[in-house]
Amino acid sequence: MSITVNFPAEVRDWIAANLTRGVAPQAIVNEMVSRNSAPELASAMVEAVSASFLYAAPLPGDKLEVGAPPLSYQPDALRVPDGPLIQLGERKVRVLSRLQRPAAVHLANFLSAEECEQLIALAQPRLDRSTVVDPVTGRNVVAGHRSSHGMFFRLGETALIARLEARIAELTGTPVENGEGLQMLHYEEGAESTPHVDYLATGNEANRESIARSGQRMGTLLMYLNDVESGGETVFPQLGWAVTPQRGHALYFEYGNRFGLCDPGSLHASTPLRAGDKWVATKWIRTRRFVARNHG
Ligand code: PD2
Ligand code: ZN
Repeated sequence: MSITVNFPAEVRDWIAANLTRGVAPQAIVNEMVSRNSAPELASAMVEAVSASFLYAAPLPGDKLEVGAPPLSYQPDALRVPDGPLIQLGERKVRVLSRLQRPAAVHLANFLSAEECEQLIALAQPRLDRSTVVDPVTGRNVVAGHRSSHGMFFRLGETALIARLEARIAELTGTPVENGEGLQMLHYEEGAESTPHVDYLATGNEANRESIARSGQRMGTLLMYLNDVESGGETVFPQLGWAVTPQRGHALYFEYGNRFGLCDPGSLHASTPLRAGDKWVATKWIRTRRFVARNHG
């Protein structure tokens, strides 16, 4: 049985601010209890705000159902066509494996060897230290957790980019405009990307503005552009799954569902590169048309 209680916005925001600063949920509950909150109520309030952070869902409103079942994530089925071979324009792509959660498909022959080489040649002179969206501030920062170099192409920047974006749209059943600009990443020996989720944390203003402009990120396509000698696997620690990069292969995974929740089980990383180098192209897909900051 559940009961509905008032959840004042200032209490909710105080809890959210403490969680964002990294205060442990139990410490917040203890503080509330020391200020005369009932323990069950304090726990329910902290859990509700924690759950909205975990699933990148909107913060709870001014009513809270105490005793309601906790939020959980149910994946939608991928819009990727069924079967072992997928025709995408001129290209026939082979399915290597599919996964239900996170909803994912691993593909061979997504790119030709020439396309991989052309992408690398276009990106090479424009590489810079990779940045990530800081989950606390929402700003683009050079992060220790991703020691690679990278660059972004504009949507449809060249005929090759436009052709690949059309292929990605057909694979994923999403409009080209929902894609962020293609990102190129180059890892050298020792470089890695530590565990993270690709969806935007809702705890800061910059991310909330980005989500208001373009919707949340709901899927990632990783395209592997070279054969990696050793290390550099894309791993999903909660699944114990490791994908070995191979030239022309791609990995598509989704982490946003129709209820507007995101899947914390999509946590992933790139393990340290032990030998050689690694080239990846990443396409992040939004739920709506992507509108970059400071652009109409
Ligand atoms: O390069 C990868 O394998 C990798 C791993 C995790 C790329 C990304 N995340 C990314 O671009 O988001
Ligand atoms: Zn990632």
